[in-house]
Amino acid sequence: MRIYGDSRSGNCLKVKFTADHLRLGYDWQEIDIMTGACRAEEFQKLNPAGQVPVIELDDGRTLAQSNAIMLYLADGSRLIPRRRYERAKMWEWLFWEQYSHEPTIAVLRFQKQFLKTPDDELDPKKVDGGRAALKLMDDHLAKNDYFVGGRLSLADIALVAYTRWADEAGFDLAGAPDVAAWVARIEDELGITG
Ligand SMILES: N[C@@H](CCC(=O)N[C@@H](CS)C(=O)NCC(=O)O)C(=O)O
Repeated sequence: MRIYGDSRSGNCLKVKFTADHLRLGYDWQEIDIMTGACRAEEFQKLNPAGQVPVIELDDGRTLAQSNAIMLYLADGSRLIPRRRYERAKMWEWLFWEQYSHEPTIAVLRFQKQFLKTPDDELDPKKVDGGRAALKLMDDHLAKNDYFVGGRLSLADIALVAYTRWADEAGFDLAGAPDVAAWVARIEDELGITG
């Protein structure tokens, strides 16, 4: 399998973290999102949406969307709860991550760190949304060590990817101590360094 990704992207690293945790073999193909490489005609044969991450299986089939890729890689593993309700709770967090977390925290980080957008030009609704997302996570983690089922699941991997960089998006995790403690635990469990 080949993973096409930019290693500065949380969406791409989610896929890497999952593959590494499950000890799946892969070639990592670095794609620089800032050069327009994923908009090139050749790349769009892999993903017509022109985005990373994408995986290419040994038989040539491809799959895009970080959470879909994680679900594919982790199918049948301990990263996906076996019980129907817990599995659905994991999906609940995955959908929330893509609708409420990534579009605020990841986008603000991209604007600040990559586009160098000045703070006074950032969308205040995104700042409020990011703060609300961290508060919601903190409330959950005050009572739970993990997002679902008392153990590591894809919900933790999806959410840790950008939460660990919340400071780069302008959010101080000192205000969300249970999130900060969870990030440290998940990084440790996944062996994430740097
Ligand atoms: N919902 C998608 C988002 C993918 C995405 O936003 N990819 C970004 C990198 S994080 C990208 O490829 N940007 C380059 C571009 O859009 O040209 C996922 O979860 O995979």
